[in-house]
Amino acid sequence: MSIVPKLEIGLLSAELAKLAQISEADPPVVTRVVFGQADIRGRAYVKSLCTDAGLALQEDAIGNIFARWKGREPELAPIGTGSHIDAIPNAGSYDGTVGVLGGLEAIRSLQRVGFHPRRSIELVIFTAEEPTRFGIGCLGSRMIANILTPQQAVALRDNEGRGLEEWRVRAGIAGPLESVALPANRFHQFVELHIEQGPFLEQERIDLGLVTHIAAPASQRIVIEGEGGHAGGRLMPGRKDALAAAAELILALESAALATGAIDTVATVGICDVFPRAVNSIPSRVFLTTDIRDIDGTRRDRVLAALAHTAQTVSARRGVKITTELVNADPPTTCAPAILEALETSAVAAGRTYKKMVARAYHDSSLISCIAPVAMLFIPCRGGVSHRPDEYASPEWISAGVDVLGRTLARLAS
Ligand code: HGY
Ligand code: MN
Ligand code: MN
Repeated sequence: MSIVPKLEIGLLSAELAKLAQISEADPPVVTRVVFGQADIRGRAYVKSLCTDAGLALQEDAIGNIFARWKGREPELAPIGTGSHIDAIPNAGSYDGTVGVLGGLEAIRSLQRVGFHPRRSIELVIFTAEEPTRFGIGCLGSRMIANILTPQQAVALRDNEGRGLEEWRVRAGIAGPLESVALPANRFHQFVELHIEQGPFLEQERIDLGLVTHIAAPASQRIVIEGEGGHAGGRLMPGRKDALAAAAELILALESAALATGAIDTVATVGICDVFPRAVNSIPSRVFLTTDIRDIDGTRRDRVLAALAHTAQTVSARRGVKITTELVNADPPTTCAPAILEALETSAVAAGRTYKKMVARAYHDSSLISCIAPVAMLFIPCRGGVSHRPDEYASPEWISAGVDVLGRTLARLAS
C-alpha cells in the first residue's frame, strides 16, 4: 500500500509565516512563552486550522490540544503525531511548529487524495515543551506520561513566584490536572516531525533524519550563598565570594562533560543570576541552572555526580553554602524499530535520501515514549541554527518531511 500524499506547501508556508507573526516580540523574532498572550493567540490560530480540516478538537486540563481525524475503526488506539508551538525568547519560526503545522498538512495531504485511515490519526499540540516559564521542559507531555504529577505541577513557580494555577486560569484553561495523565494504550504509535537543530543533514546534503535515540536531559537549579561586602574594604583572606565559587562550579561542569570522552555528553550553565550585582559589592548570592545531556543515561549521571562532588569541596574550602535542586533527569529514548521501518519505507517510496541519527535536543516524543512506541523524523535547518530568529527550514526541506510523514502516517494507520 503506497499512498502518494498531495501536498500544498504554499499553504503550509503561509501558515508557518502567520504563526511566526504571533509573537511577544517584533518579527522576525519569535517569542511565545506558555500561557502568555502570544501562546494563547497561537493556540487559537492552530485550533482554527484543525477545525477547518474537519478534525475533532479536545483540550486537556494543562492545555494539551488533541485534533483527531476519525478513522474507519475509531475504537482502535490512534496514531499520534505533533509537537509544540511555544517558543523561548528570541527564537525562530520552525522549532516545534514544523511538527504541528507540518503534521496538520500531512493529514490534509492524505485527505486530498481520498485516503481514509483505519486507525484515527491524532495531531497533538503539547503545552510548554520549552522550560522558559516554569523551568522544566515538556510540561504537557510530562504530565501526559504521568512523570510530573498534578501535585508537582501546581508547585511550579515562574521567576516572579507566580504559580502554574494562576497562569493556567489566566489562559482560560481549566479542569482537574488528574485527568491529564493518559494510559499506556492511548496511542498505538507516535511520530514527531521536527527540525534537526544541528548541522549534519544540511552539511551532508541528506533530505531526512530518522531518529534512533533521543538524548537524556537533566537540569538543576543551584544556589550559592556566600558573604557580601564592600569590594574595597573587605580584604581577600576569608572572603566568601559566591560568584567566585560559582565560577569553579561552571568550569567543573564543563570539565566533567569533556572528561567522559564521548561526543554525546554535553553540559551548559544557561542562567547565572548574581546578587546584588553591583560593581563594587562582593556577590553574596548566585543562582545557576545546569543542562546536562547524553544518549547514555549512566554517563550523564556521572557528570551530575562529579558536579555534586565539586560542590562539596568548593563549599568546604570557600565557606559558602551550595544548595542543588534536581529539576529533572529523564532517561534516554530508544525509538521504535517498527516506526523507523515505516519511515524508511516511506522515504524510499518518496525518493528521499535519509540517514539514521541521534536527537541531541529533547522533544515531547521523549516523554510520550513512556506510554507509546515513538520515533522522530528530522528535516535540515540552515547552518544547524535553532533557538534564534535566523532559524530557517526551506519549503523544499519541509516538503520532504511532510511528504514522508504523510506516507508514514498512512502506513501506520492502515
Ligand atoms: O532544549 C531543548 O532541547 C528543546 O529545544 N526544548
Ligand atoms: Mn526548542
Ligand atoms: Mn522543539
